Amino acid sequence: MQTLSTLQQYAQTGLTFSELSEGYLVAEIDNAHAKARIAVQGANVLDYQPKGQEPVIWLSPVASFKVGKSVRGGVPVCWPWFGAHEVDSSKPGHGYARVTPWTLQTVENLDSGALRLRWQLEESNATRTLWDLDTPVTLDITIGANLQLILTTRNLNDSPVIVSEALHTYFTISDVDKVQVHGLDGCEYYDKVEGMQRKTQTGAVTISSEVDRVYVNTDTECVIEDQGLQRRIHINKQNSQSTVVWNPWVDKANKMGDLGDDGYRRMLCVESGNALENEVIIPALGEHYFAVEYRVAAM
Ligand code: TA6
Repeated sequence: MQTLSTLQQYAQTGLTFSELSEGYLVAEIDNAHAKARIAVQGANVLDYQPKGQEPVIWLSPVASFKVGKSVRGGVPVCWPWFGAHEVDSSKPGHGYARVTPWTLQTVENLDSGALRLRWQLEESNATRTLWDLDTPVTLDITIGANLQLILTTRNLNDSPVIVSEALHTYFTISDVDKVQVHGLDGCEYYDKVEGMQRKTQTGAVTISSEVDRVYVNTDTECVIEDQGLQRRIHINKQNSQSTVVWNPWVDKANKMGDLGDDGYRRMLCVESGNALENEVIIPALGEHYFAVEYRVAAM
């Protein structure tokens, strides 16, 4: 794992490094377009706020930053499986990428004034007990007027590998009563709140109780329309066939205990990836990537 001093080699105007809590290192970006923080653990974009805008990425006001533990908020990387492990429930939910350190490999200043950081997941004996396949994974994060993430998995094995994945993005909203998610009308989904029943979405997604849906076979742009903040968050994706919409609502939020008072009202997860029947088969010596871009526009 890189230390604060080894990370300093990448420091530059608008890019510094600090320790949020014991052993929990973050990169802090402040450029012409936006401010952001990226945790070394999970290469998790904890915050992203374009200049002159409200925060786009939500982080629980009571989030704890502990090595080896997932954090409530940001953009957790669910990899190399989404949700519970198919056969071994003792393995961590949503895979191990989000609770493992990533190595900062490159920092690139783009002509647009944006900053692109490439991270690679660190393999270790601990990760190999969970996943003993040779599948290096990188995450390219571009902090600009928009937020762009590209998750790339290479299969160095001589046989195909199956991966399910998602960027489990927590978005800041004004209030759960004031938002709708457009772009999923007519799409089929598995309703995790109702025993994984397969259903079809009619119209926009609204939230008035716990929502936990995996929409499948959809590559469409989604838009979070927020009447309270008078803004739309455009969620564009490439090579992603699944979109997950999740809000725990009050009872589950209280049980989870790490969203803060009424925190569930201020967050909405719209996650892009490839899950369930959209899991990805990466051929031997092949490569797979999927990308998302988040753009804010006034209403
Ligand atoms: O993506 C939605 C979901 O799978 C929900 O079922 C809920 O478990 C959520 O992820 C959060 O999971 P976590 O392991 O971060 O508490």
